[in-house]
Amino acid sequence: SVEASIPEPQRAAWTNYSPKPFESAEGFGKEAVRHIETTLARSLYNCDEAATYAGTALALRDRLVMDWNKTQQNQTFADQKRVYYLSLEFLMGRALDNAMLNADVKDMAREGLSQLGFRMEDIISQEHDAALGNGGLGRLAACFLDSMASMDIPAWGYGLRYRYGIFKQEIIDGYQVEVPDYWLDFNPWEFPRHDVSVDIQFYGNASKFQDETGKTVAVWEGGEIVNAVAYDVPIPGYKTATTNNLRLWGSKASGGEFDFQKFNRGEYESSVSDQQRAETISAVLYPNDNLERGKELRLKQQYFWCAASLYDIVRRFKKTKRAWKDFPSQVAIQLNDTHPTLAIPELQRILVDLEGLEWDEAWSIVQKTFGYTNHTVLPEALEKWSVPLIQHLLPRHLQIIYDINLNFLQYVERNFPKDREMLGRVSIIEESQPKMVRMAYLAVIGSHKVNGVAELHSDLIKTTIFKDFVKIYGPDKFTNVTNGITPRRWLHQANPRLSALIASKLGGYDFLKDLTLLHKLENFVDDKEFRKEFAEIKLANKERLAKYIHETTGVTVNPKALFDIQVKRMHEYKRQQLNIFGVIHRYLAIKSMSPEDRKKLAPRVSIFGGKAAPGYWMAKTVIHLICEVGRVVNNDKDVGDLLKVIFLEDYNVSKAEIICPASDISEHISTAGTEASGTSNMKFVLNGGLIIGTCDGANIEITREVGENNIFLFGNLAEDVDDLRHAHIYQKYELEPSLASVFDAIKAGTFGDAGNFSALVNGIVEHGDYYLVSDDFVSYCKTHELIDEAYGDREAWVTKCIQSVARMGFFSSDRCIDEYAEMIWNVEKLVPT
Ligand code: IMP
Ligand code: B1N
Repeated sequence: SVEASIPEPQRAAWTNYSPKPFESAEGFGKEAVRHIETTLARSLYNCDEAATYAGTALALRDRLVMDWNKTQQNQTFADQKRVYYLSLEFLMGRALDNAMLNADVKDMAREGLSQLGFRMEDIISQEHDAALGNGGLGRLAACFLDSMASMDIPAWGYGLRYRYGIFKQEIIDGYQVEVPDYWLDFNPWEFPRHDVSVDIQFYGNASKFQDETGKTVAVWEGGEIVNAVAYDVPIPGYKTATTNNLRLWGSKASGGEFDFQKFNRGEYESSVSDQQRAETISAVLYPNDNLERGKELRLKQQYFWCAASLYDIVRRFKKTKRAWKDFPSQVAIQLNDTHPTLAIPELQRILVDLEGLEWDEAWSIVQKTFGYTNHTVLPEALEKWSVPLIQHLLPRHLQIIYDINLNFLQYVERNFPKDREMLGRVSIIEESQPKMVRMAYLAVIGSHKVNGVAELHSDLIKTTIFKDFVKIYGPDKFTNVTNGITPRRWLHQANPRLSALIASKLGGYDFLKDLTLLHKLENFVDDKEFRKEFAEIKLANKERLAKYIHETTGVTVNPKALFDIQVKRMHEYKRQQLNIFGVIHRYLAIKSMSPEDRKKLAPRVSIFGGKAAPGYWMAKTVIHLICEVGRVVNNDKDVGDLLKVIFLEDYNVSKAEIICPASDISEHISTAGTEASGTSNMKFVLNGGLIIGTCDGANIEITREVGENNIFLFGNLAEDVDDLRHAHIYQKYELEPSLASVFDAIKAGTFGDAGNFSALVNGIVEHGDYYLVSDDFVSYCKTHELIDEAYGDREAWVTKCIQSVARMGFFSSDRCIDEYAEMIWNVEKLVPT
């Protein structure tokens, strides 16, 4: 070992002086106060909650760093395969609570804080969410980091250090307003590594010439250089010393702050603008979910991050002094959707142009190294970049992409000589005007495995977008890894009382490391005490949400009412419009009822939350309709407690932790075949809520696990969607009377100016109803009636909820990581000693 090379007295001194992790409330208090006084230069008299948060975070951070250093050192010496998870998004949320729970010191810290006069919950809520993502894709990356660390998998995340994460959403007069999210004011969880930096090239010219041996060599010269600096974030595992690393790249001008030569010549402005242009690359997260708009800056972000990450990975590999052919047995790189696909031609470029490998040898290494996860089949989300843009920004990479394509098409031609059409269909280059590079095809061709994120989705990609590639490579290249969630954050942290109840019945918290142990809860379905406590916890979580709703919206809701929640990004395919039309339907029904009939009705609270992409006008219209319906319904004396409609502002990870444990029903109602998986569906059920959903994404597997009696499915099937869409266009279509009366109410101005909503209504009535809202409306409303009925039998309801929780073991992200490790990465655990 390297340690043996250091003289014994030095080693002893180091060990002696090395900080020891605190082991009591007192120990914690000392560390926190030391940081508040010395690191922050604050004292007892000006120590507020923000400073206490900072002191607490720094005390915890010291612990993490010790384990982190050791883990990284172990991984280096163990010299085994590591996983690199490349994602443009990591939606981490808050770190402090998670760090305390994973290190199992939360109770200690709580006691220490209380001695200092602070409440744990107030301190935790001081932290700004790390919101470097849009939605499910970014949160999945965060859950995977938690699982990989908890399972002792040697793994690094690589991403971008955006100065602005996803915007904050304010609702002003019923409209979404976007506010920038500057989150780096105080971030104790990142460590700048100014010594780890790499210059990244853009633009310039690529040319080929023959060297003295007659070999063709490529050079890429000129252009512009931007510097990438590493910022490292420790990722602690649950009840293990393994602490992995998330490395985020920040951009800055190469050669320091600004160009001093220019500065000295008096060209201050252009020198500063160069600097600003460089910093722009990592300035802001693109706020689109399931949409790619082909902007040059986005492509720059992608290359900047891929090139820096690969440089780092290759540098680390070279330290091992192994032969290049060993690269795939030391390195597994997983591509989180096509956003990092440029890593494929970049690795090929490094191997061929910089390291001098033969093309075929390099390409075989590349293919063995990469795995690609597809997260969507929506055409507007499939990345395509124009050939002229890539030519301009990355001239050498375009050549490499063309060469990859040529080899691939020759292979296809040899193997499918009779199918001439196939060449055009599978070419990486789309012969459009301008020509486009199809990134998903490049990702498939450059990877050894391709996976979808739920069974239906993985089947769909094999029969639609990648159908020809299944013929070419055979079915084994394509596989499924159904998504999951980390039970640490989404059960233990978000719902500590339920977690404690489960632990009391199962004899400890082992289920947080093996979620399938939850099945033992079925033994307690009939246990009176357990059922009572389970129901009380749900009510308490609803009361917590009701309090939050009151504080943030001023609306009082009855915690005993049925809480019906849909929180996720606003998108037409997710169909919040179907939900709000259903709410209007319910409102109209209440209005037309006699007071006696109203008394028989079960009270409801319909809760919505989610951001719309700033340029997504239709999604913003739906937000506005929800707010307007809320304004009318919540102030209607005829309605009272029977119906409340809430739009929660600025849905994010920390709010999800309050919302997910508080549902009776949550809505996952995408048009069949559009939602690749969904992961909030899993969070709600794991926390003892039931689902209304379509046969889409992971809903189908949730049904298989919890049983058909414990989920409310409705609507058309994916296999019928094409025909239904066709019928809307080519056949005369009669609107269902119930939906027609909803539209009549909107058009009559019941919810404010009808003109605000005409495009929304017309999209369904006149323009083909692409998302099939009218086709599913009746069965949707019927199913909500079944829900009312089922909720009326509270004992049967509680049984359904408990059974569901007991059967959710499959949806742990630990299971996902096991599957990736086994099927795709071929990586072993490294258990700390
Ligand atoms: P890298 O592989 O050089 O990027 O190193 C990653 C991290 O592993 C470093 O920041 C160190 O914490 C740790 N590390 C790498 N090499 C050594 C070593 O030789 N001794 C101790 N720690 C190391
Ligand atoms: O990825 C999640 C899935 O659970 C969701 O069903 C899926 O919609 C989501 C381009 C995306 N797919 N594609 C994106 C995000 C940002 C962007 O710029 C596409 N997000 C998903 C996890 O598998």
